[in-house]
Amino acid sequence: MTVVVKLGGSVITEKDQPETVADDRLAGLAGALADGDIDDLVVVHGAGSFGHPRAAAHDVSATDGVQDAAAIRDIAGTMEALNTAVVGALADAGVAAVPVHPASVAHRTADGALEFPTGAIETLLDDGFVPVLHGDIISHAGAGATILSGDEIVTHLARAVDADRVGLCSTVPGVLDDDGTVIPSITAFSDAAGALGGSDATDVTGGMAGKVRALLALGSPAYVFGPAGIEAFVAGDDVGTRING
Ligand code: IP8
Repeated sequence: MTVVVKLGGSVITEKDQPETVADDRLAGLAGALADGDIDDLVVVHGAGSFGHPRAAAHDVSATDGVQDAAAIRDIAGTMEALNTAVVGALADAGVAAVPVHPASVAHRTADGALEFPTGAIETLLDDGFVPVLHGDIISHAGAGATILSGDEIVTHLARAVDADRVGLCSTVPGVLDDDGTVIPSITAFSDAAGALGGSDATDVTGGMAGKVRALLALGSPAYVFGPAGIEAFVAGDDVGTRING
């Protein structure tokens, strides 16, 4: 069983406190991942109160690049610090976690396409390690460097490692309908269009609609769930919202 799971940045950091890890929540998630019986596990984490404020301060996004080396070091440095905390929490829980920094291996071509060789990640998995990646700032031909979100890494890696299951651990317990209740299953965008804004138009905010669309395009089932759902996800149960196109 090969599993790719993303720990949302808002879950593992205190979103209102700059560069503050949510130690207890992170330890709880790390413990659940350690207790799971997953042969091949890849962990990806988001930026939360580490990368996002710095990216905003330097006016850089997934499409708007930055040419200033100091800005790139600033954003990459804060994400390395968060990754060190996540790898440390996983290691403390007994997971064979090792850091993989996307900035060192991935780039975007001039048309924005992601090039992300995954040989190192597949080799780590084959040898029993748990690669831990994160949203990052990566070189972008002609634009300096742009942001690579953890969500984009998840969908890219899920295909590369042929994941059996994908999980997004978010602050919400699933994709919510208009009443705030969790939609248990989404097999087409229309299943959730009302709650996600009603149209299948391109999502520029990177919000839930964009996540759902990207996860529907995967071959493997994906789950969106809150921190309380991690044990069930790791156990292979249906949890939160199941997205399978
Ligand atoms: O939190 C963003 O990753 P995300 C990465 O997964 C940076 O969207 C550096 C802001």
